[in-house]
Amino acid sequence: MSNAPDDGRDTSTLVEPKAKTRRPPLYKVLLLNDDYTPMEFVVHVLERFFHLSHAHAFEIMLTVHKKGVAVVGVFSHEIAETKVGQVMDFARRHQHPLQCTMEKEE
Ligand code: TYC
Repeated sequence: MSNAPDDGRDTSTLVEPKAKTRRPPLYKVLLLNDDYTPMEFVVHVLERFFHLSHAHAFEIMLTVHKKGVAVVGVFSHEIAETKVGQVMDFARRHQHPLQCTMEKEE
């Protein structure tokens, strides 16, 4: 069987190369160390905004304290931006210099 008309033109379907689907980029949310923010405050922030257990929050806080920085979580751009805003706002309102930033995951 053929789908070519009698005049010889070929009307068969053109198969386009498959377009690759790309996942949206993810963003790491980072917490930075400083000399003034109380350890308990940082643990509270991690429990409150990142829903970490007390033990996990304490562990991440200590990593930041010792190494200077740690990844708190990985999120979509919008969620990461929201988390950073919530942490920065909460720290400012309590007059702590705590810094939280985001970075594109490669
Ligand atoms: N270095 C702070 C202190 O000794 C504690 C601290 C931990 C601050 C983590 C910020 O992201 C931070 N009180």
